[in-house]
Formats: sequence, structure tokens, C-alpha cells
Amino acid sequence: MNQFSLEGKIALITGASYGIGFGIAQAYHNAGAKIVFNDISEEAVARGLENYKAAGIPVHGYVCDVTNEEQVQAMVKQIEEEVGIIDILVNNAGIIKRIPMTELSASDWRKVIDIDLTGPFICSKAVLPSMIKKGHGKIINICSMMSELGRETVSAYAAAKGGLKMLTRNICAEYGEYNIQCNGIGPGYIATPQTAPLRETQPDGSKHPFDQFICSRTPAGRWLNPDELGGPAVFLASDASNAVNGHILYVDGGILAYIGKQPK
Ligand code: NAP
Ligand code: GCO
Repeated sequence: MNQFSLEGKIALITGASYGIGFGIAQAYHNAGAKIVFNDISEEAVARGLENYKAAGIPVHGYVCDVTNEEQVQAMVKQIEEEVGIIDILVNNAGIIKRIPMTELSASDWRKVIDIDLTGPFICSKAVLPSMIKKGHGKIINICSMMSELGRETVSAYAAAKGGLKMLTRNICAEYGEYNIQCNGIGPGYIATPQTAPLRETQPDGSKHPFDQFICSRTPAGRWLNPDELGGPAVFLASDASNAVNGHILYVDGGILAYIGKQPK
């Protein structure tokens, strides 16, 4: 059996109407998995269903806010009835707020923590009982460069993603004995709607300063694409990674290994 195959597996990818979640779903489909996704609104799910249809990927889509435990528990129950037991959970849904900490409201702080950290807790808690019964499971948390590094204006996001790294290790610690592996993916800077504001062309036609900064911090000198996360995500969802647990796999083009382009 090809240890990288996902044939016969059911994968739930949260917040996957587009962006990184969609890229991972495409790779999982190509590896043989049955794809299930949720998004926060009917409109987002409808948009996602259109996107998957256009890509020729059969999917099951559900409206569910990952911060609402009642909704998540009901969604997982519905998926188990309509599709089957979830073998792979990718905690992808997330938001960011780029506001200096001294101007960040407590409610905005809580919203980021709630979606980016409490959401993965709620979703993981919902799928673990059936994974334990089934005798295997894969949980993959989408972490960030900010799981390791601070950056101005993203205090809540960095705190959430740092916490998500430790939640990953704790799920590994608590459920590894049930043949459940929980790992993280730490994407570098990926061209998605979330980072679009950082890549906007300036009024004078020049590149956004942050765009220039990221290209100088990435050895390849470019932003990465969502589909470049697919292979690492397949690895962490497959039998090829059954001995990998509690690990954060940085898919960052080398940012964490690089001091940045030296002045010529
Ligand atoms: P994105 O383009 O903003 O997509 C995020 C998705 O999550 C959207 O579909 C969004 O739905 C959904 N979502 C937000 N809140 C939700 C909730 N409460 N319940 C359910 N779904 C919800 O983001 P992305 O760039 O693809 O990022 C995906 C993940 O990767 C995030 O966790 C992000 O922090 C992480 N990440 C991104 C980068 C990057 O450079 N892009 C790098 C590292 C890590 P709506 O469309 O309805 O808002
Ligand atoms: C930002 C970006 C980053 C990326 C990602 C990097 O404002 O710095 O949005 O946070 O989304 O998390 O790994």
C-alpha cells in the first residue's frame, strides 16, 4: 500500500472555501480522500461548493462556526451520519487582526483567540472520541511563522498561534497512545485573501513595503502558494507520518532559517 495514500479516508478541513484550506483539500482529494469542509456562513459554503465544483472535486460542505461548540458537535455528528467517521481533521479556519496592541480592543483580541485557538480545541475535542474508538486519527493544526516569531501589530494572532503550537503538543501527549497523531503545519507567507492587504500594489505602482520585506526574508525571494502546502499536509495526514507526533512542520521557503537578504 502506498503509505502516502489517503484512499478510504475522510478529511474535515475547517474554513476551506478557499485559501490554504482549499489548497490542502485539493491535495487530499488527489491522494484519494473524501473531502468535507465547513465555513462560517451559507454564502461562504456556497462559494466553496462552487470553487470545488469548478475544480472537479466532490465535497460535502457544512455551515458551522468553529467557535460554537454546539454547532461543531452537531456538525461532526451529522458528518458521521452522512459521510462517515472523520479520519483526518485539519484545523485551518482562522482570522488575523493587524492592530497595534495599545489600540487593540479586548473584544478583538478575544475574537482572534476564539477562532484561531479555541476553535481548534473545540473541533479536536469533537472528533477525538470517534478516532479513539476507530483506533487511529490525524489532527493537523495550521500554525504560523507567528508560532515562533513576533511581529508588530499581530499580538493576538501570535499569542493564538503560539498557543496552537502547544495545543498540538498536548494533543500528541494525551492521545498518542490511541494511535492518534497531532502535528502542525507552519506556513510561511502565502498568497491568499488573508495576506492580500500586504501585497497591494502602491499608488505609485511600486510593491507594498511588506511585500518587499517578505521577499527579502524568503530565500526563494517570493510568496508561497496555497498548493505548496498540499504535499506536506498529505504527508502529515498519511500513514507515512505515523511515527511523527507533536511536530510543527514549517513550510516557509526557509524564512526561519534565514537572517534576510544582505545588502549588496
Ligand atoms: P483566509 O483566506 O482568510 O481564509 C480563512 C477561512 O477561514 C475563510 O474561509 C473564513 O471564512 C474561515 N473562517 C474564519 N472564521 C471562521 C469561523 N469562526 N468558523 C469557520 N470558518 C471560519 O485565510 P488563509 O490565508 O487561507 O489562512 C488559513 C489558515 O492558515 C489560517 O489559520 C491562517 O492563520 C493560517 N496561515 C495563513 C498564512 C498566510 O500567509 N496566508 C500563513 C500562515 C498561517 P470567511 O470567508 O467567511 O471569513
Ligand atoms: C502577517 C501575516 C502572517 C501570515 C502567517 C505567517 O500579517 O504577518 O498575515 O501572519 O498570515 O501567519 O506565517
